[in-house]
Amino acid sequence: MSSAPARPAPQQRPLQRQPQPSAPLVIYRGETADVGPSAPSATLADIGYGPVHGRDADNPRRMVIGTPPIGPALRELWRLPAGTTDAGWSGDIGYVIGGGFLFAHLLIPEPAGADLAELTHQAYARLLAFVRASPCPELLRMWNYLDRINDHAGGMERYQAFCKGRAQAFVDADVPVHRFPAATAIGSPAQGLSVHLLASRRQGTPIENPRQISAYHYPLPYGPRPPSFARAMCYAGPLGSRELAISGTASIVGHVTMHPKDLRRQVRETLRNLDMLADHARLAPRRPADPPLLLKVYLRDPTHLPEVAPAVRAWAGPMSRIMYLQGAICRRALEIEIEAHCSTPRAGGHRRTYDQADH
Ligand code: 3EB
Repeated sequence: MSSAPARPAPQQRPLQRQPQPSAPLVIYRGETADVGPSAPSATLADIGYGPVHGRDADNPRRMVIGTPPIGPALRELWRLPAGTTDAGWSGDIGYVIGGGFLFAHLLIPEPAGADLAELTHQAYARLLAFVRASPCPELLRMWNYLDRINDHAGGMERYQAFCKGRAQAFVDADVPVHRFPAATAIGSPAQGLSVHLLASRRQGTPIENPRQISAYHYPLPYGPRPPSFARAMCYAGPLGSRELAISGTASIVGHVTMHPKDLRRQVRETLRNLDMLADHARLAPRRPADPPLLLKVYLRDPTHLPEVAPAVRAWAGPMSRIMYLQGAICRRALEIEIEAHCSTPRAGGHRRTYDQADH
């Protein structure tokens, strides 16, 4: 990708010459689209976005994250080419295992007066123990949603309390910084602490952003314990596709918040960070026939959508799927955060898709 925030719209190639995704693990679909499995596919996760967090006791594949969609709702599906998945509950941890991957999730209600750091510590301790004991012990990607993320509690911000508990759980579980997963941590209007994750039988390759200090090396002013995540994770998907999961990315250079409260400049800085990460993962410069990106754009203020959407679309290209969600960014001065996923077919791989119109 170039470092210019807006690039000319890529030209469409004739349909038959477009490389087909060999097997994208992650797709975004219209919320109303028929999401029934199309043989021979299997669903690892079926994630919706709405006003409140939700789980379905009868279907551990299904969850709803309480970051409400701004505009049309999209649904996120993680799919496997075929075969069997095993799904169930281990106490309050929902899980689905199949194709060498694990989807697991946990929703913790937060009692009044509870210590968020301790709550997070215990939630993570249980999740990490579950993942470690599973056939898929390698963490790839985690998502965290908590309400009132910018409020103060116990002498620190709630996000910092969350980071403290999470960091302690990783220390307790002997997970070194270079094995941290890619992650998102966002404030949601919905109550409770929601954590979900993707893990694998095989290790992924974490990627850092040369424009940014690794989050796990952020200096003290940002909280007593730095955030425990990698900037991105590269891993092999089903049928040999190359999956790049980029963490929530914001207008941060080094460890400094750039352009406080300046939406337009924050969008540009965020896209530069995404460019740098994609570049570093050797997915740049992007070409017209490149696989589309899947983006989740979190906006603190939903009314910012019209100002943000054109720049993000120009950057991502017409084929990318972009989902806008209402969520508060962990630093008060940040208005926007973007996470991304890109699935690249195996070079020279067979043309193989689950069904039509995946993206
Ligand atoms: C940042 O770069 C922005 O604590 O898991 C982005 C992605 C952010 C993940 C996390 C935080 C997290 O520091 C915030």
